[in-house]
Amino acid sequence: MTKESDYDVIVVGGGFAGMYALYRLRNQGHSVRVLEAGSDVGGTWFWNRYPGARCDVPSLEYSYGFSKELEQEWDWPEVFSAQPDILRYANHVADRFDLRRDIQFNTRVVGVTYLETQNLWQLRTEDNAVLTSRFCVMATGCLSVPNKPDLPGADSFTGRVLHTGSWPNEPVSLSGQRVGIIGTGSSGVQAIPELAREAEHLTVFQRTPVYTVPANRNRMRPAVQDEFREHYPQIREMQRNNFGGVSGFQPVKSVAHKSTGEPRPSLPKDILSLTHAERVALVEDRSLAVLLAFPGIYSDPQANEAANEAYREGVRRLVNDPATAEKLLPKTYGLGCKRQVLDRDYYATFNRDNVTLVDLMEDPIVSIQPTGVETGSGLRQLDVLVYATGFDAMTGALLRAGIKGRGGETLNNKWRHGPAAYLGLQISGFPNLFTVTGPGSPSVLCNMLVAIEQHVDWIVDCISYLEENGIDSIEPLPEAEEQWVNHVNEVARGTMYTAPTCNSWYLGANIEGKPRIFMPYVGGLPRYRERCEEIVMQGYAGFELKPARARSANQSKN
Ligand code: N01
Repeated sequence: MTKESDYDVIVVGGGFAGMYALYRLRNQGHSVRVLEAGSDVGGTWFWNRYPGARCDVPSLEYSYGFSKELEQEWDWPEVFSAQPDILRYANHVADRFDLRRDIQFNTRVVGVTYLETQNLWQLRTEDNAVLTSRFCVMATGCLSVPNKPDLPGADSFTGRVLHTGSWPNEPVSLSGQRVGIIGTGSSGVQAIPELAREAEHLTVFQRTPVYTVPANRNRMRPAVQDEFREHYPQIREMQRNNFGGVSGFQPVKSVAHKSTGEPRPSLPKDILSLTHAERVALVEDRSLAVLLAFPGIYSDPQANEAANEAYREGVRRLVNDPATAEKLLPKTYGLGCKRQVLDRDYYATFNRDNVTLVDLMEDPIVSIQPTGVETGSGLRQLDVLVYATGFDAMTGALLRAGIKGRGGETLNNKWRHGPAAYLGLQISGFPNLFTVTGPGSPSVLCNMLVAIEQHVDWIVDCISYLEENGIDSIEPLPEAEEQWVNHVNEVARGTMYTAPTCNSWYLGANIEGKPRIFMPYVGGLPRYRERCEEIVMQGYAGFELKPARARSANQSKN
């Protein structure tokens, strides 16, 4: 590459996507700089250190597949790992592949501008440093901009304020404290049992009740891990061919050793073939999670409501106080509309004497006061207020980065009616800028590590192709981008995700004023991956590739 820029490639973000991009780009001989706002690697797992944080994908699957040695040497202590173990893994990867030397930490990017005449990207950091590169890879994560609602008087609170999505690095002691938590999504549901165990009193401010099912709490069995290691090439292939990027690999040898007693009868295929009483009995016998095993509940509204009813009955049986139980029942939307939440002891927590549930639908927040939260029924005195209020998902980090493309058009203007991107990889009007797991890609509907590796591989191979073929720039054709956006909307239509009763961050519905568009690609990873590969085989169909000559000629005309 020419040395007209500081770097060949600048990657924004040092989470799992940025780390892998750095590894691959460096191996291809490119000069790379990663700019990361945090003080270390790990992205999501660096910031979300709240008590109870853990992954909802099994760790043997939620791990990099690019290095056989890494797969063989890393031990996962639990089937679904907790945040500290995943962060430890990220740190191990950074050390093992010597990544930190090319990562600039504590560096927040506030401007990303395309310098048209030079065909370069110029990145400006919060402390006004300026760096240039030929290519820019935005590896900024899908859930990296915490959403903090603008509640009246919020700044007047004199106690400690925390957000689950930017939890402090140092230990937080809540012992003897009166803690309030706003939000009952995945983060809130994971944090609530832990906070209740530590705090003197916990007040949960719930706006929308959640569907949550018990998480797998098993320790990792070494024999299972060994069997995974033995079959990793096959497992990675299975992941790539699985809708959600999870292989579902069933260990054979190690499971055979388990004494299981009588096998359970298998479930009928259709939940509607059971009576309500049978469904409830099933839930009592096997937990709320059994309802997710009926595939029809995600497409047939009647089956969905049957599952929702059984779910509610199951919750009534888990929570001692009937009035509290009633408040905890989701009634305005169905299972499958939002990302499924997994918990450890969520409902049992509401049986504790030191936990109070405030239903904001009947007792809304009036204001935040210096000493607590005032709802319609009065002031709740607090020492600590935790926001578990989610993220400006998928587009938040990109829109915050101050991206300006050709002709000075801002991404914020281009996306004012909602995100439009080709394959979630590139945006028309923004040549040589790539997004990892951007809107319009399977991203958050997929095992993120698998989605990330697929995207990064595509991007790095693309950059190599451009170089080898003397091509200066690549960007999607507007019509290809539009067709892809239409396709993304088309496949989402009619699913539970886009039901009129459904309001989720997938749709941007959690952020006031955000256009309501279903952002991830719901067609599944294999279909998506095949399309990405086909496009490459067709010489990057739908992209405009400009040879170096074309740009020089255009410039001399201008
Ligand atoms: O955020 P959320 P999250 N007043 O948006 C409430 C991933 N994740 O951080 O539903 C009162 O789901 C809001 O109420 P409502 C996972 O993909 C994964 O919990 O808008 N309440 C809701 O209850 C997940 O889906 C893991 O009415 C307000 C909550 O805050 C995603 O991150 C763990 C409010 C926000 O829920 C986001 O989860 C954690 C207001 N003004 C996260 N504003 C695992 O891997 C918002 N709320 C397991």
